[in-house]
Amino acid sequence: MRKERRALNRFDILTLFPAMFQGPLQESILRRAQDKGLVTIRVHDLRTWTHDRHRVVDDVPYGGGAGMVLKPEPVFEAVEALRQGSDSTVVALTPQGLPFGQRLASELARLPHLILLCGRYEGFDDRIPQGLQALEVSIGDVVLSGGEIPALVVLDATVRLIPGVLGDETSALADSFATGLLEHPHYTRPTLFRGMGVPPVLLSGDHQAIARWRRKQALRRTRERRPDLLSRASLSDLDRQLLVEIETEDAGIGRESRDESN
Ligand code: JD8
Repeated sequence: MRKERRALNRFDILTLFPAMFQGPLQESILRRAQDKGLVTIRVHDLRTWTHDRHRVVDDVPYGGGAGMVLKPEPVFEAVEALRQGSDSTVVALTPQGLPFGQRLASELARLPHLILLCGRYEGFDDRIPQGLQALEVSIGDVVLSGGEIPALVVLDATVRLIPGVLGDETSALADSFATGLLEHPHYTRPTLFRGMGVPPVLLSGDHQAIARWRRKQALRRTRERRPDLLSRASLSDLDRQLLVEIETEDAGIGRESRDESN
């Protein structure tokens, strides 16, 4: 029997802008996870590992061109100071990285120690990810100014998967991308708001009808908004039946307006 890997409990973040983390780390889930002692998160200023008067961390690019590149020396010294042998995984946030998603989040959540490298300027001297055997990760096809916000995305997505971090009321497993479908719509009081009602089934008290309606709505929204997810989701016999109903109803639009109650 394979031994379970210990859940991730330590993060070290290397950045030129440590203040960017102070707000997010002190609120909500990230705050509670630390307060409960489930995780230790330390933020380090990369300039700590410089030795010159001006604490220089960047330099001009070889080959010329605009902008500056992060020097390898401070990053290597920092990682060597923080690394805990084979327990540590170095993750570099870069636009060239592996696309981050729920799959990668759950893999990272099983590791004991992550060192997150946040770049700035034009990015890292390429010997940094190479020489440190870093896992290069990108949070998506959008241009950001640095790796700090991507590191917070990885941190938030990963910490909430650590056992004990979420309360019983919210299961990480039930979350949208974990089930492979978008969520059904949610409603709360009042029943009538500015002329907009609540689907009557939700007020019926019929729990089986409610579950069926929610599943159907989840399938409908996923089909409309994220067909790419629907093609990869594992669907039950009931799901296929609900999808046939949805397709039949959609084919009828124009002849009659869609009945939202089913
Ligand atoms: C790290 C510097 C800015 C990148 C010139 C704009 C991740 N999904 C993502 N988008 N952007 C980043 C990211 C951007 C970064 C750095 C991550 C370090 N920049 C640079 C190259 C082009 N500027 C990212 N993860």
